[in-house]
Amino acid sequence: PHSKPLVIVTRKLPDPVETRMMELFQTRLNLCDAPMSQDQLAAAMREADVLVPTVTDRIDAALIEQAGERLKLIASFGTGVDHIDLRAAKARHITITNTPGVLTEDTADMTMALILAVPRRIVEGSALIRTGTWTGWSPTGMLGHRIHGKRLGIVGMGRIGTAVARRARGFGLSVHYHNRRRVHPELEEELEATYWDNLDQMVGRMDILSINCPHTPATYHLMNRRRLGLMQPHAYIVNTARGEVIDESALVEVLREKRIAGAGLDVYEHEPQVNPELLALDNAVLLPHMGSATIEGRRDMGERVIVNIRSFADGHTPPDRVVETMF
Ligand code: 8YV
Repeated sequence: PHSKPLVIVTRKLPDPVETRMMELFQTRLNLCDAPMSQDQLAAAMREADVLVPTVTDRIDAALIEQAGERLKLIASFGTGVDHIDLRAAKARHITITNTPGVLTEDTADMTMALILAVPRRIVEGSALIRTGTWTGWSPTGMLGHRIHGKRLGIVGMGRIGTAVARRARGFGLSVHYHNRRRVHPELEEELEATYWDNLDQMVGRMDILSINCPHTPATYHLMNRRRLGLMQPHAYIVNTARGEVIDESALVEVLREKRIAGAGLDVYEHEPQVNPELLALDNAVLLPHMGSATIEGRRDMGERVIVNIRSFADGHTPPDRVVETMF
């Protein structure tokens, strides 16, 4: 058997994942749970056969140019690959893999949680109790908006968008979607989903919008100031995808001026920074990028990473290979 590849992992991963990696590969772990600096990343990329980064590592063209001859695979721990310059990697013949599929249900659950939490003011209600300011039930207290019977517009009908749609149906929401292409007619039928070719028109007609597309050059600021302005004043927006898909400062404006009813965000344009103006708004529910944060999900993500590395090391095309043209 050939020698084990040197795998460098950029962040602390769950113990069982690290243990398995140590068994299978010559693995160098990062025991400190903080992102590596660009210099540390560059050093890792000079040495490794395989790099295992996460969403917090910015693998840009400059970094890829400095990669060592040995680096042949970047097996990212996560689904989104917008933190990696795919074109630069391709030019250097570096294969990229991600971990799709295993975080679909968890992310869809978190999306649904926000879809419920924002209109029903769950976080505000909890704060009322915790601050000891609840004076008791009132007929007009803590009124939110009904979920049942409303229109949900899903931007990006991939795995996660579809899983959100399935859940939403159980809550009596009607499903609308915008996607680069129409989904299979059978799926459309199952979800009784309405396809909107024109995003502007969909945005203007929805009660709740859910962002479930990847961040790519084509989706950067897809929800820009003009489009946010098309939303109805009673409408909500939730984002569990990537902060960059929404123009965050424009979002702050429409929320502050009550030109939309509220927002539920799990992701931000400049993580870990959160626009301080968002913190002042009580019509925004703000979560710290935890859509896929389950013990089971992280374990499954680790397994995907391992499957991809093993397959690549055995000379195969890894199952979760990412090609730039996907986007
Ligand atoms: C992960 C995510 O936590 O997979 C993604 O795209 O945004 C998150 O679910 C993160 O990417 C891990 O790298």
